Amino acid sequence: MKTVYTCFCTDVIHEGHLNIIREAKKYGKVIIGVLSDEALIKFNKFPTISFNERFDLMKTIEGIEKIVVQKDIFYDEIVNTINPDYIIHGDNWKTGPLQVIRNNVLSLVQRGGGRVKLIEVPYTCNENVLIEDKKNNEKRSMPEYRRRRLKELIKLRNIVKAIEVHSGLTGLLAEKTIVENNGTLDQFDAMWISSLCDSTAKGKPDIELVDMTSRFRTISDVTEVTTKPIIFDGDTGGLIEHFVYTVRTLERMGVSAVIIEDKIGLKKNSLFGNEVKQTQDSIEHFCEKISTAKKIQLTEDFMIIARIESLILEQGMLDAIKRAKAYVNAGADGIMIHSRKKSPDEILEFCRIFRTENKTTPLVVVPSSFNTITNEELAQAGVNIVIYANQLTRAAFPAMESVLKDILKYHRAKEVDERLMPIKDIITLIDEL
Ligand code: SPV
Ligand code: MG
Repeated sequence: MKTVYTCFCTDVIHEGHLNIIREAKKYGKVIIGVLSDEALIKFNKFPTISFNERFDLMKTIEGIEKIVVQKDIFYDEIVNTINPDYIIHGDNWKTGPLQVIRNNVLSLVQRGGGRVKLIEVPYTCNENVLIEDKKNNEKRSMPEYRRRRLKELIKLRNIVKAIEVHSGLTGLLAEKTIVENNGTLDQFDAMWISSLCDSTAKGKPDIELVDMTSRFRTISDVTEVTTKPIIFDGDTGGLIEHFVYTVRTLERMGVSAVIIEDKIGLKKNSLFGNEVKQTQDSIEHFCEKISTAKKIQLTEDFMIIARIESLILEQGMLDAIKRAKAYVNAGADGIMIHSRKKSPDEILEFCRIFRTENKTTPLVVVPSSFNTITNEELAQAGVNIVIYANQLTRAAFPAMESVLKDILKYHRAKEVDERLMPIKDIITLIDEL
């Protein structure tokens, strides 16, 4: 008897899946593949239940020959291992990011010279299935799922990539942008709510002027339309007595981490360095801020990450290392080391020294100035999270400015139209509930 292979990446079984199984049985014995967690998150299908629970879920389907683990979103390894006669899939993978996986299967079919055949069945698009699919996806946006995702990603990923967002629209872009890179799918893992860009979007300077209530409003706009984890730029954290409230609110909102910098008084943006007056906090006071907040934190998953400004304020490497050790001892869940140098050398030196003694505390960097270094090189140096802290804001601003100028120049909008997103695309960009 022939064998038919199908792979599911789902936390629920609905009519659509059962239909595929029904079709599959017509061709032979059915083997179901359950995608591993690592493979699932490659296309942002972060599971809401554990791998074992997903595996057990498949056991509830009747008449299945075997259930296996598929460790990669591409089918090469699994097809080599189980040698099926058929692969069956819903035709929903003909559009969108899943196309890359379909192409992989088509090339396997071609290379196999007819040994393995592909069966595509019309995806069950009835109302129940659509609602179930959407609910399954949107569950990931709930605070209890979203909050814990950053810690899980740090464990699963070589390096976690975060991108700046400052609105619902930029959040949507971060959520939905998936590219194919050398045959694999790639996307940002997390979002950074930058104080610089949140302030800039409101036309305000980055000096802790935009109050926390307004910053929380930005988080809320983003959480409403996304599922990826959020790292919040908490500036200095303010007074210890205030910071504890901020931590509670962030946890409640489903934010995964706050990063606070060791400055005190009127904070200015770090990229100014010593060109403006900025004061670094004492080690003792900043440690007290960290340990007090860690004590009031309610959830296991939330991370308080300490950001060291010693290199920005030219206090030297020894000071940076000394502070890193002290902040970890005070309970910090991670260390962000910042630099405004063009070269990544001082960041790499910090990582090397820090990692000789400390192998586990997550390290975070923001390569805005030292932008020649790649994610892979940073991962190699022991960095766990890379934050692209302001690129969306900086991309949008010149694009908008040039459109403004050209409409004024030509007294009409025709000349700029080619540069604009078609109206049809913009009205279909946002899904309705
Ligand atoms: C931000 O994005 O607001 C940051 C990073 O804090 S930096 O602008 O480099 O200080
Ligand atoms: Mg900031």
